[in-house]
Amino acid sequence: MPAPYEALLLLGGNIGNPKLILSQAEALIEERAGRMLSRSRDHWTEPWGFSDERLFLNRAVIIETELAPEQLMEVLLGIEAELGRQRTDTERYTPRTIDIDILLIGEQMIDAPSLQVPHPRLHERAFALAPAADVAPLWVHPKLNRTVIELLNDLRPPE
Ligand code: PH2
Ligand code: MG
Ligand code: MG
Repeated sequence: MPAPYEALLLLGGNIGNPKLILSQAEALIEERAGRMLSRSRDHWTEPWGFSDERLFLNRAVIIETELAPEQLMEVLLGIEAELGRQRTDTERYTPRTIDIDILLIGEQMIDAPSLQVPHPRLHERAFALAPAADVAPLWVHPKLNRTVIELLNDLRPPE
């Protein structure tokens, strides 16, 4: 059996009842991926990269899992689909019921077509770094050699 490892995930959604949907997502993650070790506060954030009147609820969680990273991603995509996530291939960012992203896996770097870790835009996004800093301020981004809290404090204010 592969050794268990910790993964830092970001949950987000801005359609329907985000608190309910994120709690359903967390329950399914525990059932199918692994134990939840910690969970951030709730962060209500402005949509980033597109405009919509509904705020996102973003939350970071740390899980312990034994699934291989690509398998973990598949399980997370399955949970998104089950909770009503609809994907469109026309526009890049759209409102969504639930998005579950892998931000960091230990200090691993993965560059596969189906999965990039660290998440390639983690260091640009307050909506990901602020929840991540609640649960993992000192986790080191292996490509940038900066901790999560340093990356958050490095962000430039929005224009
Ligand atoms: N996710 C995106 C794009 N924009 N904005 C916020 N505030 N929160 C998100 O989770 C989010 C976003 C792409 O996945
Ligand atoms: Mg995302
Ligand atoms: Mg995603």
